[in-house]
Amino acid sequence: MSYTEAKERYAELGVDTQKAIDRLKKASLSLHCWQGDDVRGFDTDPDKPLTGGIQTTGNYPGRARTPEELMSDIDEVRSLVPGRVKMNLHASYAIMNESNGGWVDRDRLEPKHFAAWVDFCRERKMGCDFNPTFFSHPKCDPLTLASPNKDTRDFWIEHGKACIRISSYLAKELGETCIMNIWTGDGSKDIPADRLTPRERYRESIDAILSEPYSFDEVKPTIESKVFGIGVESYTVGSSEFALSYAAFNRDKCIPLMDNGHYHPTEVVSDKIPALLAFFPEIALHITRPVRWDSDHVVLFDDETREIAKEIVRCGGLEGRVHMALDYFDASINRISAWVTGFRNTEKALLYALLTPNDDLRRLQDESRFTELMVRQEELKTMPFGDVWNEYCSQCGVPADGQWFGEIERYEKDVLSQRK
Ligand code: RNT
Ligand code: ZN
Repeated sequence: MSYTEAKERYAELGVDTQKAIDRLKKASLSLHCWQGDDVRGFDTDPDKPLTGGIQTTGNYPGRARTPEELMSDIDEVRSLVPGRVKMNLHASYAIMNESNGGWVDRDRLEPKHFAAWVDFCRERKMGCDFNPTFFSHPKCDPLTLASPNKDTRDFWIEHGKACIRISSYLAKELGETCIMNIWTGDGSKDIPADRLTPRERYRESIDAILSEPYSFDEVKPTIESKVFGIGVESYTVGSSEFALSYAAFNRDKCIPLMDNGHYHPTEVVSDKIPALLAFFPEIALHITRPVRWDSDHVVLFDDETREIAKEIVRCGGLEGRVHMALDYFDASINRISAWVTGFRNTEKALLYALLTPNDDLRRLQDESRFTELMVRQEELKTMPFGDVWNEYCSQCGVPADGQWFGEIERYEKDVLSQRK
């Protein structure tokens, strides 16, 4: 079927495909730099283990080893994904060299260590989100902000404050709000003897970080919760209740962030989005695919991703209430393809949600016409969605489905396979 016919089919349902496309073109989706190098970063030994309860598996050849390689890979991704890309950096991706004063530890990071990233983003008209890096570092004892040791906490608080200054710099330079996400893997492998005091210390450490001055329009700190991590199975300091309560009690300073890999397997973030939006003006998301646990597989066009997208769209998320970022890392397949597949699938799910006659369906629900609601919802699944998706890609100047994998193979042959 051609786009013209698809457009007519949707029009019969009262859905304007061009309006849907235009709405999606304006929404930004944050691209996580850490898919490109298996979350290694540039500020410490790249062969050190990843800590904090997160893990990458696989050793597919061609990971980016330098800022230049990572930037080149990100450009390759950008050429293959539709929509507005916003960059998402971790503090560990600081660029430190002779010309900007050499190496400093994370508590001493400055905006200048991200000047090259600002140039990169500005040339490409992208905003940038940011993350302090509270893992994979000798100062994890193994805890960070919740550590019983004051020296450790102070080091990481200083890191957090430095990151607020860097986030303000990114927002000012790029003219777009910077979402600054606070996540630590603090917790314990086995049954703890005290679950309260570490949480009180964590709360106080976040208070200390957020005492650094910033404008809430420019920098939006987010608090990400988690259920458990590898090696910290029994207790997570920054649990869901902790993070939500922190954000609720500090509404003028931060917002909650939900990562859909951070809940028990039968819990769904799609349902949590409107629950939080009934109270918080804005929330943030990490979009990932948990396979049985927080495995951070590449995002697919699957049921829960579509359901999350529906809630984002129906709740006004695209118009600023929901800040969307990708968060996964697969080292077992071509990393560029992993990035592109997950980005395209998230955009796809959003477009699919935008092509839903939401007002009509809501009316059926309110009028208790549940038989018809089920039938209408089911029939939407076989609408000619692929034609509208390909039209969206074409209007964004990127390849349609079926047209981009050859370019991945070319880049692998010419660029990635040369990285020995
Ligand atoms: C870990 C969290 C966190 C990280 C990134 C690298 O479980 O999801 O968001 O994945 O900060
Ligand atoms: Zn996350």
